[in-house]
Amino acid sequence: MIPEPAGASSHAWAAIAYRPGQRSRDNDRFGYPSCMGKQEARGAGSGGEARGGGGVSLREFAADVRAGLSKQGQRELPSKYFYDEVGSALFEAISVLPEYGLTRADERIVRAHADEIVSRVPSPAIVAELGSGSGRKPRWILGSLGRREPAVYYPIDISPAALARCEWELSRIPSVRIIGMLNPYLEGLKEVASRRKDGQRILVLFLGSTIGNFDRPVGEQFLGQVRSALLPGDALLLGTDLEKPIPQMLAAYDDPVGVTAAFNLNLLARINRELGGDFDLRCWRHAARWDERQRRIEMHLVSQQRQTVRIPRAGVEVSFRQDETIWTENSHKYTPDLVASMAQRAGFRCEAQWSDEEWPFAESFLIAISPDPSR
Ligand code: AVJ
Repeated sequence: MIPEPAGASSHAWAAIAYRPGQRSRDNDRFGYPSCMGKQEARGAGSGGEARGGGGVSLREFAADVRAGLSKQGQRELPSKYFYDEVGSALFEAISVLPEYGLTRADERIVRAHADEIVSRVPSPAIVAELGSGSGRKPRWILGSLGRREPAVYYPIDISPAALARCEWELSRIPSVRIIGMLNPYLEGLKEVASRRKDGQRILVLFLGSTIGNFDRPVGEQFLGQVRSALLPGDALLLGTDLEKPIPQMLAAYDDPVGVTAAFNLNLLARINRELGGDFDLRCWRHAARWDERQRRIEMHLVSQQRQTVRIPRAGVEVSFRQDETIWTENSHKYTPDLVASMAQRAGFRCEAQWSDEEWPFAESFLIAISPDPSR
């Protein structure tokens, strides 16, 4: 692991720019928390609405739980709800498991190629990151950019706690100013773009293979929307987990210590905590599956017996058969060529790709091309 920097003793908190009242359906759909560092956000946010952990409104959580569990056929829950305070801590633990090399590979590649990545973006440049994460990965890029010119870094995240943490982590990089954007990804990116000064290029970071949680067509559509927020010549650094032998992928999502199982089960515990549900976690078990056709890992929660669950604050009562599952996450896996062609259809040209020896993972450096292909 890469050592943490020395703790900052005196630190001025950077301003968090927040634009209330800008949520649209699409943005909600992509108002996706980053893969790390979501922490408690109770009481923060817009309009004084009740919030659960992770900065998402309780009403929205209740509606999504109700919709997902009321589905006929395969029941499901959205993976964005993994990241409350407990879930975020469990994800941090996952990211140091020997079986789960994804996060460390991503960081190694960014670190090894930070200077080259920065040199491919003409001066002056600003950096926007979709998901503020723990702040570990952008550090190397910002360090390199700060040595070249004074720069601004805009982490975009819907969790105030995650933004605060990221700002703390990165506060000591010379010549880099941090402005946290408390927004869904696309809204935040549009806001950053509107602040761009003449001649500035934007480098967008979308790391951690978060794109893999979207269905493939939705992920491609998302890239197209990122492209639409940019100008020709702007850059996107996209991190994607690559296909590897099936046993290795399965172990990454079903580790022997059971951290990933706890991460998955915590979704039910969160429903109990925040929506008054009565899931008995002992009657559920974690399962990870490889879908050969979709080329993705799926995580499910398996009902180990016939049972009925009540969730008063979501207004649902659901019965499960023995072995029936709730589908909680997709993690699509890619090949470098697939990433390049997907990026091309979304209006980018893939100028460089780097991967890791130890854990197949790709960082793709994409340039926005004209004309804007958004339809
Ligand atoms: C950080 C969203 C990419 O899909 O691999 C880790 C989350 N899920 N273990 C992933 C996760 C189960 C992770 N992402």
